[in-house]
Formats: sequence, structure tokens, C-alpha cells
Amino acid sequence: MAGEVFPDDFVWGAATASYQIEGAVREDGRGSSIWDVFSHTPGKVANGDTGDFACDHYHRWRDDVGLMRDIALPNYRFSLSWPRILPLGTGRIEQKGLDFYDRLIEELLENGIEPWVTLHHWDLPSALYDQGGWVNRDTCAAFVEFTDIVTRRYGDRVKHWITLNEPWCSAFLGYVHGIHAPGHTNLKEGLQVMHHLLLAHGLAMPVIRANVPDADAGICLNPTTFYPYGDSQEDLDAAIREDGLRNRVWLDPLAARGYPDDMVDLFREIWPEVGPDDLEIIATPSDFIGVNFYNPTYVEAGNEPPLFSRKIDPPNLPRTDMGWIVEPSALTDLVTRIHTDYGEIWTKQYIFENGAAYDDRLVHGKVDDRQRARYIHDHLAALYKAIDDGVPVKGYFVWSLMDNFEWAEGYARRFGLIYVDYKTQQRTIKRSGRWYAEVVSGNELIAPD
Ligand code: IFM
Repeated sequence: MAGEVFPDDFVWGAATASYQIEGAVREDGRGSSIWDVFSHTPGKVANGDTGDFACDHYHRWRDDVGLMRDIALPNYRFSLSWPRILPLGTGRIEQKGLDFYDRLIEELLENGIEPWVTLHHWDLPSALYDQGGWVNRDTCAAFVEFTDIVTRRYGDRVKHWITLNEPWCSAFLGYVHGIHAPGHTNLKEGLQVMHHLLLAHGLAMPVIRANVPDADAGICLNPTTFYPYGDSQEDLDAAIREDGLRNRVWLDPLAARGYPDDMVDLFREIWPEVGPDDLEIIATPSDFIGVNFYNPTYVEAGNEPPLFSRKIDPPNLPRTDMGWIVEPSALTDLVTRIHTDYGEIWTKQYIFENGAAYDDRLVHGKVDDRQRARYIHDHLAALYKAIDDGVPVKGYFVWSLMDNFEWAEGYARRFGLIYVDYKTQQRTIKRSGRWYAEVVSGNELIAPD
């Protein structure tokens, strides 16, 4: 397929997150985060990898902005490290932490690159975790304090604000499945964390508006499309339950519909404490809904509580290095569904993350990652189809700008448009990075090979 010309104002970008790229975890007064503790706990991260050095972006930020310019990147999404700015989560501000992002923002703007800032991409200050972390309602107030400080400081230059990245991961991977920090396995806690994250988002929105009146602000979720594996009613019901916990428990309250009845019923015994005004706060209007998408999920009916479903990967579909199935049409289905079901609430969707991990090799100074370019191409084609059908998707960010610390998978999984040699910290623009630069510059989808 060729010839897909995107709308003139379409936003093209690439994304990263603080703990995944910065390193310098003990420099300039930065406090500890739950990911420092988790990654240093034996057995939690593949190969014992940690974010201690990561891509050393804290020192190489200027060169990294240069690389963004080399691939003609007009927009860059990154997150702020909360413990770099508030080492204890609240109270004392670390000036050097604030200065770091000032320099980065200035450099981006001088190079014509628009900053898109995520306030919280999982690196919660350990001091807050010690007081209960996201299970403790007070963490919402701490998040508001952090939001206030950074939006006052950068709001004259940063206009795009994303409150939270993928709160489903913080709540369920972090507190229920135990595979992300802080590594708990407690469903009741996970549900309370879900509610507090939504509440923190709702409380932060008016603060962003007050400090940055012309802000474009919202939250970024990782919803996905669930397909029943078979034709039975049981498989369909299992898909509906999965959709409830991954998609509707987030989207419905944000869209002022409250928590979905089927989920409240399913988890009745352990449903979180919800204050009298909480749902109204969570439903504070936002400017967009951010969507991170990698793969759909197929499910059939199963025996395991609480969702009584089993995930099945159809054997005919290709997979990335993460083992995730590749099915781009699911992205068309997802953004179309969000528009159909929630279109009167959000008239803008942004794809804030999409991309793939492949086993890249640096050979004679080159990385020939045509599989990644193909993955991105096919997802952009799927997105174009939805846009052409009237779905208001206004932008697309590749995950990721560069290879980085892939959480529990450590450095073994590479998602970047730019290859990072972690021993030398040398960067090499991959074939996909050069191809993406051409797409962005022409505002048109071109064949990757
Ligand atoms: O690396 C992560 C990112 O931090 C959040 N979204 C998914 C990516 C790939 O797993």
C-alpha cells in the first residue's frame, strides 16, 4: 500500500521515559524510586539489569537531541523523574533536577522539536512507597504537588502534558502480577491503586489548566482489542470481562460514566474505597485520550478467577521479540471502538506509543531492522484507514526513540529507532529511524523496503 498522505497537522514523534534512559540515579540529589529498588532486587529483572546507567541520557541529552534532529523528529515525548525533582516525593525540591529538564526543554525548542511531557511513567519516589505508595490516597496529593511544581516551572514552554502513562501497568503489573515495581501480588491493592491513579489524574488536571492555560492535557492508557478466540458465547463473555478490566474500568470513569457495573459486581468484595466526590474528580474534562498500542489479545473461557479467561496466541500470527503477536488491523479496531463508544468525550486521540522489539544486530556500523520498519508501516497504514473513516487520531509516536531499559526484560529487548551500544554508549540510527524520518518529512507513508 502506498500513497497514504496524513492530515497536514498530524503530529509525528517518538517517545521515551525517564527511568528507561536517564541513568545517573545517584547524581545531583536524585532520590530513590521504586524501580531502583525493584531492579536491584535479585531475580526481578532479566540478567540483573538495572537503570543505573541506562542510556546515560542524563549526560548525553544534548547529543540525543542532535540525533532527534538527524531523524527530522518534530515532537518528542519524555517523562520527568519525580524523585529527581522531589527526592522524597514531596517537600524539598532539588533544583538540579529541575535544571536538567530546563536545559533539555530549551535544547529541544532551539532545535524546533516540540516537547510532550509525561508527569509519571512509573518511577514513583521510594519515600512515597514507604508510606504506602499508590495504595495510600495521600500519594494523590503528592502527585498534585509535583504537578504544580513542574507545570509552573516549564508551562511557559511545554504545552502538551500527559498526567500518567499506562496506569493499568502500575496497578496490575505492579500490584497484582508482581512483575513490575513494587512487585506486589494483591488484587485488592491493585484495584485500590487503579482508583488512586485515576483520582490523581483528575486532581492534577485543574492544576495543569491553572498553570498552563493553553495546555493540551490528558492521560495515556494502554487499552487493547480483545477478540474471542472461538465462536462460543463463553469465549465472548470472557473477552467482555477482559475488556472490562483492561479498558472500561479506565475509560468509563474518565468519560463520566462511573465504574462499569459488571466490574463492580465481579470484584464486589474487594472493590476499592471511592470517596463521595471521586468520580466527579476523575471525570474532569481532558483534551485528548492517549493510546499506547502494541498487540491485540485473543481469549477463550477459562477456569482461573477472577476473569475466568485464558489468553491464546493464534499460531498463524507473527510475533515480535517480546513474544507479542502482530496484527495491525487491531489498531484500526481499537481507535474506531474508542471513537464509537467515547467519541463525544474525546475528539482527539493520540497514539503515544507503538513499536516493536526485535533482535537487532550492529553489523559494520549499520542496523538493518526492516522488520521494525515493516511493523511501524503496517500500523500506520491501519491508523490511516481509521483516520480516513473519520476517527480523530491526531498524532503518532514511535516507542521508542532509542533502545533502553525494558523494565523486567532489562536491556535484552530493543525497541529503538536508534541503536544503543550499552558498553560504549555509542548510538547508531537504525534503518527504521532513517525510513521513519522520510515518512515524517513527507507526511506520507512510504514502503519500508
Ligand atoms: O517500554 C514500555 C514503555 O515504558 C511503556 N509502554 C510499553 C513499552 C514496551 O513494553
